[in-house]
Amino acid sequence: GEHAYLDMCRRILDQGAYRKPDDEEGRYEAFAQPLKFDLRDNKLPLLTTKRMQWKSLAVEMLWFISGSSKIDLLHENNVKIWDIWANEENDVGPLYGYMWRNWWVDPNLVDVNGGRTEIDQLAQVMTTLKERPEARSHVITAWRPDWLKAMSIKPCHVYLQFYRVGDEVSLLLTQRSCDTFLGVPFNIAQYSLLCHLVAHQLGCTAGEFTWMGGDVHIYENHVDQVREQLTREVKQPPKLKIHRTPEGIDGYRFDDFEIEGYEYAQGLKGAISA
Ligand code: THF
Repeated sequence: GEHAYLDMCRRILDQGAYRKPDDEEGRYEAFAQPLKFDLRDNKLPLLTTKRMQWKSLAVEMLWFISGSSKIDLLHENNVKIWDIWANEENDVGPLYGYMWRNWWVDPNLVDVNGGRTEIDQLAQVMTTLKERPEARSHVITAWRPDWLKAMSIKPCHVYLQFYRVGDEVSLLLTQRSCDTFLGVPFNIAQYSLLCHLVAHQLGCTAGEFTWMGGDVHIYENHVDQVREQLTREVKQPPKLKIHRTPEGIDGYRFDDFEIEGYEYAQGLKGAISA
């Protein structure tokens, strides 16, 4: 839970390796850090030691689910967090959600179904979770070595694996590069939301979200904010209510969600590193 997140921050600041590559912000780092969050009883792990921008992170997840490489859905909701990676056409390239929903198989490399085939990984996982819950391959991957050149940034959320026992669905996210102060709190809450949405579609409930961070770093220009956060008291996480059951995983809108009992401390600002 949140305590484990804060402990990880403390470890990175106190024992992490300091690195300052040319033209990049200096940072303190640790490697291969796991965190677990209990999602039972509709818990949603929004950090309570700083005010989280719930709308931004939820809309970002709905954008991933939409499979679009364009950030129009974010703009329609007044969310600006991807602007620095987008081109004039509001396009960030075929990353994240695009790879989940539109994985093109190059017919020159593989001949599946007689040619160029599109794979909707998220739809496939919804099907296997329903029909073969005990399968060990409810996997979505965004890492595509042959396409990295076309992406504005290399995908950070590389590997997703769902797990179902009875009517409980859990999720593991492996993230290769982790901006601990800005991005990670977003990612923890929004992938927990994804787990709730997948469970909701299947008539199940969410069990646990496991976050596995690869290169986990705190940028030097976030250290003061993190030190402040570490002095704050952790509260119980809020609960997620979903007001409507759409036809499919694509059908959710931001106003279908409600957050109950979110007790948050004052917001903490930080600059994003490109
Ligand atoms: N690049 C870097 N350097 N850090 C990241 O966390 C990151 N992401 C996404 C892609 N590249 C990344 C972008 N995610 C904010 C939060 C998440 C982002 C980008 C920016 C941010 O600025 N949050 C502020 C304000 C939020 C708002 O205005 O709505 C905050 O206070 O939380 C990793 O997924």
